[in-house]
Amino acid sequence: MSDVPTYDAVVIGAGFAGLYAVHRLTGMGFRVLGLERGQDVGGVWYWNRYPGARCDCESYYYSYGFSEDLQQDWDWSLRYSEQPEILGYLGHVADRFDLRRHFRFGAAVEALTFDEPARAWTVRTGDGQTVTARFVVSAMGCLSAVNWPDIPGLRSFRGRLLHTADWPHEPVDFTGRRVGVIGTGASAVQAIPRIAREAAHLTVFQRTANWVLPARNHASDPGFDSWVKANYGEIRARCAASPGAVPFEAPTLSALEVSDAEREATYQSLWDLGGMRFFSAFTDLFSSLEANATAQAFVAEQIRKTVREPELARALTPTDHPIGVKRPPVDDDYYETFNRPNVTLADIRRAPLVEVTEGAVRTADAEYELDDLIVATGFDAITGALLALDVRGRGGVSLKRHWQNGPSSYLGLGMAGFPNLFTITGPLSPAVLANMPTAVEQHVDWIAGCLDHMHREGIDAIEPTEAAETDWVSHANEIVGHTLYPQAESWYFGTNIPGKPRRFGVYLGGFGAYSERCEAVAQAGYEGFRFTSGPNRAPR
Ligand code: N01
Repeated sequence: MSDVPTYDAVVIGAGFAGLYAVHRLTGMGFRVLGLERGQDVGGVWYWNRYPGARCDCESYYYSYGFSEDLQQDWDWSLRYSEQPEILGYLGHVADRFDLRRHFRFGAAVEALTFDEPARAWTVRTGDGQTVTARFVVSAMGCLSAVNWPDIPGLRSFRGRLLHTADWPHEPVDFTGRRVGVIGTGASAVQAIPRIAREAAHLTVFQRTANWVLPARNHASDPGFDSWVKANYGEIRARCAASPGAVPFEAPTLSALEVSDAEREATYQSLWDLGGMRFFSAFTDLFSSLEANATAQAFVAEQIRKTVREPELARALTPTDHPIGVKRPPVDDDYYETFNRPNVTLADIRRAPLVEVTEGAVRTADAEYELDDLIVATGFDAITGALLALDVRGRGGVSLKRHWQNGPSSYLGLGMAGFPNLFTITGPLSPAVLANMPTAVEQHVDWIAGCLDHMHREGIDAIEPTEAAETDWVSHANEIVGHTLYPQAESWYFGTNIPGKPRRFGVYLGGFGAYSERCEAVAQAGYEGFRFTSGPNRAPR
């Protein structure tokens, strides 16, 4: 008998998705091993510890809904929680449901190999250990594979070189230092105002200006919190049914069918309210360039009003993409920060970054001497975490080959040729364009239902049919074609990673409609999937 430990399921990752998957599957009586490369739970909130790191969704719905006691007991201190509090919340969840004992920490998965005769996966970790499991659930997150840019000389920098997505666990003090930040995505936009308050000087290297929305963060309001707790059932139901898994009313009017004054008033009230709700102004902001242009004009005017130096305001105003189709950062005081005397914008679109030297960043027209260089260049999104592993499905076919033309899956849940491998918030699921914890719970619940069905029916293996996967990819791509998203290069398309095929990685059909589709698939006997049972039986 082999001494390789055997489990019913291996769950990779201990963030929102992995914790809930382990809780749900162990609750069903499965023997589950969680593997996590970090030393503790938290996932993205374990690694992204840069100053200002915070959630751009409001805490009361960016949280688990699976436990009534949990949601009644937990109190958030801010409208948008900061990283330490979210990490504390996930630690609390791990303690409360006794989840850590199912995990091995510091265990980075390196390879997944499907053993066809055994209909099980062999899972190898970087510490040289191997386990087998009937099922593997990837809970590695959509934004977890760190993207270090290929900038000449970057590694020769002698000061502190930091990446927002792999931040030190000790506090980093910028007092009196000359700091550079490369990038102006959501991470940089959160970090820049905080660092500017501390540093002697901050230089922001901007390749593409971003449309930034104000968060209007504030301390929790006890009255609102009591209302939330009394109405959580309805709030979660609204999230479950909405396109973005958020509890807000969908817009009903086109930006082009209201008067100028009405449009302006709508934008102003949502701007004052803060956050992504700005996009709930009108129905056609993501489908009509003309409608989108009205929102761009409104935000451009806010930038002009905020940034005192007109040339700087112009440089900070995007001109190359509609608002919203590249993930808009959310922060307070981002534009205001550029009025500070200790902040410089280096427009590296106009004067490109040439190289990093031992003590400076050199652009086509200047040299910026720095003590610290922060790289805020994001992630190899959506597929990056799984592609970093050596994943071999049936016939030894690699996932790299399966995804050679871009992200592909059926419902974002699995891939043909990779039986019993489930992806939570996988490629071509609504994932990153939906409120994550709600999306995670829906996926985990669906997977749990599927495993329960297989267990009761004595089924060994499940995988999507090639036809179902091909149809899903076509359907997802077709929807993208009806939107403005193709008008921006972004990590949604994978174009932030050199050589990555350009294909949209997210399902844009809306979270509510998507969940209904998943449910209908299950009700129809897991339509589009095929099952394998018993040692000698053919797939049915
Ligand atoms: O990364 P990004 P991020 N030289 O890819 C620039 C989520 N998130 O970490 O636009 C110079 O968005 C790049 O420039 P360009 C959120 O979904 C969530 O900020 O490619 N510059 C861009 O400005 C977000 O969208 C929260 O021209 C280079 C920046 O680096 C996602 O994570 C908080 C470069 C990268 O921006 C990723 O955000 C934070 C190079 N070689 C983040 N390469 C929450 O609220 C890249 N850039 C939960």
